[in-house]
Amino acid sequence: MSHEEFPTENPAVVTCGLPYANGDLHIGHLRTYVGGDIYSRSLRKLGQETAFVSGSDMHGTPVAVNAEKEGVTPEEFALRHHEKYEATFPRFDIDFDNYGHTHDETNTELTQDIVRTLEDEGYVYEKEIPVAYDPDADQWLPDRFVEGACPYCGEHARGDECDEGCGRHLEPGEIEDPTSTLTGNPAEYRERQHKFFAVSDLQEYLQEFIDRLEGTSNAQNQPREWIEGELQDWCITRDMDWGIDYPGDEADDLVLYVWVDAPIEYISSTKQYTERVGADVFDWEQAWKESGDIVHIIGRDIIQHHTVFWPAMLKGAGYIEPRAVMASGFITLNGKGFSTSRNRAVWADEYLDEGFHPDLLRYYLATNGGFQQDVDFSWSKFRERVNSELVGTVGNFLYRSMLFAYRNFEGTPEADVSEEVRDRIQEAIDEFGAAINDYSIRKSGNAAVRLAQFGNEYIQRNEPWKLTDEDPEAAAQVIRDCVQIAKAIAVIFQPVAPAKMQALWEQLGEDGEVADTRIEDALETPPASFGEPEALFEKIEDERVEELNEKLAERVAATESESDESEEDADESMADESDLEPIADDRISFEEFQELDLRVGEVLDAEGIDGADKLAKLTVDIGVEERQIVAGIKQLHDLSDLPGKKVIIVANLEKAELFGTESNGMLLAAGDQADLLTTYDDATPGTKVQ
Ligand code: B3M
Ligand code: ZN
Repeated sequence: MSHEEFPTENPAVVTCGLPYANGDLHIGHLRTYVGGDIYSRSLRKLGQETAFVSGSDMHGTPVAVNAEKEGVTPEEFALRHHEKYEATFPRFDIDFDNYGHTHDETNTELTQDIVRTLEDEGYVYEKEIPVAYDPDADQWLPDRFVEGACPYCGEHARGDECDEGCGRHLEPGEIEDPTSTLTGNPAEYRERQHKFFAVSDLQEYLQEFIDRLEGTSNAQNQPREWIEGELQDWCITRDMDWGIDYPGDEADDLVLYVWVDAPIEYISSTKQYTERVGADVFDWEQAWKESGDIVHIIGRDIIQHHTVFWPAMLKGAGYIEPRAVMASGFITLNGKGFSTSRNRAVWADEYLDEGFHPDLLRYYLATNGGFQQDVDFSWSKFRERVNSELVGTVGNFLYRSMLFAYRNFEGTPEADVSEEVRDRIQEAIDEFGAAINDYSIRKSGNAAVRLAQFGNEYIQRNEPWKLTDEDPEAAAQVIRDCVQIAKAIAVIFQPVAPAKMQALWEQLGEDGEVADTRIEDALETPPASFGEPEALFEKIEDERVEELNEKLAERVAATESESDESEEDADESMADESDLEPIADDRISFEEFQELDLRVGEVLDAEGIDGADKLAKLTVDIGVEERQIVAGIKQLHDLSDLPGKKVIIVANLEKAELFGTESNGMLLAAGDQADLLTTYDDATPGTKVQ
């Protein structure tokens, strides 16, 4: 695409979708915020000038409806939640440069100013439209105050969005068979003057814009249908008290629709940042009006707002367009939707209060699937990934190599880094840069984990413990290389695990903050001496998982018995009634599938790996050769039954080392019980699976 690679000379702004200030944060909410935090830290690591901003979304009917239920003013209600969010994000090291809210003065002024500009530029007109009205309550029914059927797909829809069906934004007057959520009575449509933004005037512009837009592919593909079809103008006013007043006195009983002032907070929040640090540090006007690289990180349910309405508003008001939109998939909990009303959630504070380190969750959320894929959280999957990847791969490498260095050399041995290791670290640096330019947080995190994997393999292959007596110089070389790898991991993994990598940085005897390093520093020489290292990551025990699952189940049961079950909340619209994980959103091409070399194999031998609870070592005949494969099936199968069985393996997977044993390929198996895939008939070993 037409954009220059990161790092560019421009100021970048990374934004996260604004949370509605109307409930508690659960770990599913954190996905986009963790994503945004990692992405902005990573841009800085590449040397990009970056501001990371967001704020609370104070207006709109979701807030008004809940405030009314509680019997407090929307302002009081929203501010309370805003303060809560503001305190929660830093606990996960989600470090916004500015976290504002949409009801403050900066945003009120800027919003009114932008609307006035749109009016001056001829993009705003007035039109009489049908608006839902509750005659019993004697009240207009904007957005969530009305429910009915979606005119596009017929599904049950709420106010301004068809959140259970086609996902469209709905304009006032569009909902069919409207019912008032205030009284439950049928609502009637009454004619009323409202203000419209002529999005359709910008259709041609939007069609070009979408071709330039970077980010995740869903953000580019999903809006095409709208942008290429008949583009509807957008009603930008509502009959409500709570919100930002329409500027001027002409429409003084109307407030602006929440989706007008909410994205403007991205600009207001950047402006507040500039006001705090000075334009010489970060210039919001340059970023938003001249040459910024704007990256929006959002949930995939609000793609339309960010790729149609918002760029149209920016264009109409003379601001620059977003460079990229990264739209994440949803998070499920044990395969089902999070549900605030049923207490079926792992709350953000609860996670920390259980004593888990924020970096573990950051890692899980960032690397568990592609950003646009739906991701499932369960305590057992969480434990699995923490234990095998953070403890087994990263932690294990760091601890064993640094302990060896400390005991034998009291720090970093004197030697130059070998060419092999220098090249491998450079590869990780390049992988990291490519991942960020590809908007893949997962790949950026994996660059560090793969480097640790290499480190384990390198230390295993060179066996420095055997060399200390026979060839001390060779031992020093290996350890020198390992300490460099450890330093590189600290630098490359810091955006994902900022606190843990700072601890590693200190263990390495480094001064200052690893957050201030640039990616190239991964190859700088580490300090000559350091103290005894401590293990950075701790295993999560099975019993802990059981205990947490029980707690969750008990809480859900307790809430269900005390509350009205029919009361659902927004989160549940994505609930899947089965226990199955949702199908990945993204399709792959046949060519991509063919990159996998799947083969029929025959198990020749299977034995447990000593000291590893779950791992078994298999010898598998795959026709052309015999392979040693490590699989987590020790407790799930009677290993003595396996010889002679046909299995399917991924033959071209990178080699890995598990528990000091090389695994050269992967066995395919279904589900938690590792039900092994086999052949229906008698395919011979080595036959390709296609
Ligand atoms: N407050 C929350 C949502 O619909 C909404 C986002 C605004 S982003 C400018 O996910
Ligand atoms: Zn619909």
